[in-house]
Amino acid sequence: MPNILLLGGTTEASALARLLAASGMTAMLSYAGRTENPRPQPIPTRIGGFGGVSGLAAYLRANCVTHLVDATHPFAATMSANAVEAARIAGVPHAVLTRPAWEPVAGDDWTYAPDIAGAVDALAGPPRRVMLALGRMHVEAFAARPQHHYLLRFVDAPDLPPALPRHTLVVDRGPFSVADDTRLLRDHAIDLVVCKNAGGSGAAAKLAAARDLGLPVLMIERPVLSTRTEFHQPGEVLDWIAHAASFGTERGV
Ligand code: 3Y8
Ligand code: NAP
Repeated sequence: MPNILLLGGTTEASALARLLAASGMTAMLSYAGRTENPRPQPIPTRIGGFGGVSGLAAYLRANCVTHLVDATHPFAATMSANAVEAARIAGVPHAVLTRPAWEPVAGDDWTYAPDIAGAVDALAGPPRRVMLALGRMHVEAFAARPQHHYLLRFVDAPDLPPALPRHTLVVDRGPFSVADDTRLLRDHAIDLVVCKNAGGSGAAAKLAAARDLGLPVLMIERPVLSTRTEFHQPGEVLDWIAHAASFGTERGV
């Protein structure tokens, strides 16, 4: 019988969790514990790190996990690398549920940065009003560009004020709507949106809002990850689980 460990934290992971619950398969969704009130799930959840590759490999063995599905975020590079290595060590089939990178469409005005540091470099120059749609984890890096006024959006209220001299903080969790993000960009007179190429639907509203308002976007490219078995639709993962299970049965293991 399949026993799936789903590394969650994304819209796609939650969609897969719903399919797994409906299938009746044994499955566990794992959160890192980065937010105070993660979305409730229709399958059991666990919260917290595993303790690196060795901790995850030990978890896979101790819990007789038959399939590891990495449905974390394209920027969760450490977790994703650990998942590949731990699955190899534990001999557990591994697949990724992710979303294609966003591509610009007519009306988009995008420039690119290779990573967070590249985005900081790109913000040299006269003061602007910048929506920094990166969450909480990378805000400190932008203290190197204190001349701008930053609109920040966090999932949870921070314990300490963000270390940026000029900022407005909005506490909100997505998925976001185009109407709300358009209103947000207009109300704060934003003239540049900085974001990660997260892909998917949950964070895309700000791109459509920027396009509608004729605003430029500084798009941070995804970290390069190793070649993996990747799916873009939750239903494809269920097919993979069935095949991998039947494949195992054919081998009589
Ligand atoms: C803890 C679980 C679901 C999943 C919803 C998606 C969409 C809404 C949009 C913006 C961009 C950002 C951020 C974002 C979005 C979804 C998805 C997504 C971006 C939750 C969640 C967890 C996290 C962690 C959090 C990070 C932060 C990133 C905010 C839950 C709500 C900016 C990524 O305060 C912190 O430490 C937050 C950290 C990692 C990135 C960062 O660097 O700060 N996500 N987000 C997961 C865990 O503990 O394992 O609380 O329910 C999930 C979602 N956030 O099931 O509905 O699928 O991506 N999340 C980005 O895309 O750039 C916001 O404001 O426009
Ligand atoms: P990360 O930097 O790649 O991972 C750092 C460490 O956090 C991992 O080594 C692992 O700790 C722990 N971890 C990460 N995801 C985990 C999970 N799903 N379950 C258990 N432990 C986890 O990860 P991150 O970028 O901080 O992302 C953390 C969570 O937020 C993930 O669930 C991700 O899907 C979600 N998220 C991230 C972003 C983003 O922009 N990065 C956006 C949306 C959602 P150990 O080494 O101790 O095992």
